[in-house]
Amino acid sequence: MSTRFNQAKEAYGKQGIDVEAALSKLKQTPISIHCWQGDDVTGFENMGVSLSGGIQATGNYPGKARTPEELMSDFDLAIKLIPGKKRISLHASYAITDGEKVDRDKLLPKHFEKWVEFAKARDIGIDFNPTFFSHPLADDGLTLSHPDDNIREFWVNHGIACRRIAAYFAKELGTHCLNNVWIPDGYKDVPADRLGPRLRLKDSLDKIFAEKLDGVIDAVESKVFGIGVESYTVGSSDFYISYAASRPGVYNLLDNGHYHPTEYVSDKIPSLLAFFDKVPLHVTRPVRWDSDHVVLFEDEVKEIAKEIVRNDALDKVLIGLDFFDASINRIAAWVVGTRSMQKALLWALLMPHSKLKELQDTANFTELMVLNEELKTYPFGDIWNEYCTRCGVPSGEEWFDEVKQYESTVLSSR
Ligand code: RNT
Ligand code: ZN
Repeated sequence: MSTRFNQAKEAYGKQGIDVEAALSKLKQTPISIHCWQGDDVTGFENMGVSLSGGIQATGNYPGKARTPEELMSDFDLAIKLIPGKKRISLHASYAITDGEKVDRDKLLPKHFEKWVEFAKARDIGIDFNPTFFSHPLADDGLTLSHPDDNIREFWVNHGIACRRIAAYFAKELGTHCLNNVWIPDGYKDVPADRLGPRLRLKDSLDKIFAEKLDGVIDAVESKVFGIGVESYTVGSSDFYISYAASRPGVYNLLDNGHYHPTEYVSDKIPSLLAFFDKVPLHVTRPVRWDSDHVVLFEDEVKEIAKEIVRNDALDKVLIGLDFFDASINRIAAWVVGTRSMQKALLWALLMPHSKLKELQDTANFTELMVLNEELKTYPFGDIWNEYCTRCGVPSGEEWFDEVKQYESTVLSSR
């Protein structure tokens, strides 16, 4: 143990903070790392369609993963450099069908066997996402709210197939599987009917969620707009919160890139915690829009972490990541984003929350501000470094040497 760690521990100790307890909580808190940062949301279907649904990965950094083997190998390097407990979040478009063309409505657990092997060998859980975009039947930007019954049925069947795959993951891995539904549906211009598409979506979701499945945690993810879908989004926040509130076992996932810029997910977490026993998250970094930049250790992420920690909700809030930057080394993106989320959690775990709450409740707002500001210059880095060392991962920027090495030996030959 470094002297710096001991001194830091003492400094936090004076605020009544049990640093050892904080470290062990952090170590137990899983972060669900999204597979799609590894290949710019491409997947393995080779359908010749590009990324659709109003989301965009920009940049052309060399070395992107093109096969399951490459993606798994890249992910392996990333998790080697990330401390603590990890999960992987897959999209249906990452099915491994060994050359067989299997359409989305026909996907089966066997198309994810290799992922289960991968997860078992690393002792990590899997979360899942049906893929309602980048497909010929989603070309017009409509899926579960489609006015054409046949197309809508195709997507309902995809949703049903995915929940069964999620149940398979849960059973095989002995941990829950969060199955998150995000659809791109909406209109570029002023719609002539706003209610109709929402009623169709409601009906589609009811069909998808009808089957009772063990181990599956169902979620719906809203959004305010997408590229080419600026005027109207079928799955809005109001719609999904109402949907989840009226459907036991369905939860409202909060993606912090999916709201108006002056709204904060950190403020939404406690609102949902007042009504739901689970709050799934997609943590991302929106820059001027839902740009899905890599998560950094910055104010709103710290604020999100504070809401999780001080409300004793580390097991209620399911933390997942959702960003995809194709302009930088994709493995480094994974590592920076995940470590930043973990730093934010540690930051929150090292705060004297009861004391701060008491200052609020007794209207001591001056002292509250003073203490909050002083805490910002406490020796947080020394605790983080010790945590990384104990977890057997590099503590500082030296982790990037391994990524550079891998880039020159592996990525550069792709
Ligand atoms: C899109 C949503 C959604 C996707 C992933 C790929 O705006 O955030 O979660 O990013 O499913
Ligand atoms: Zn998301």
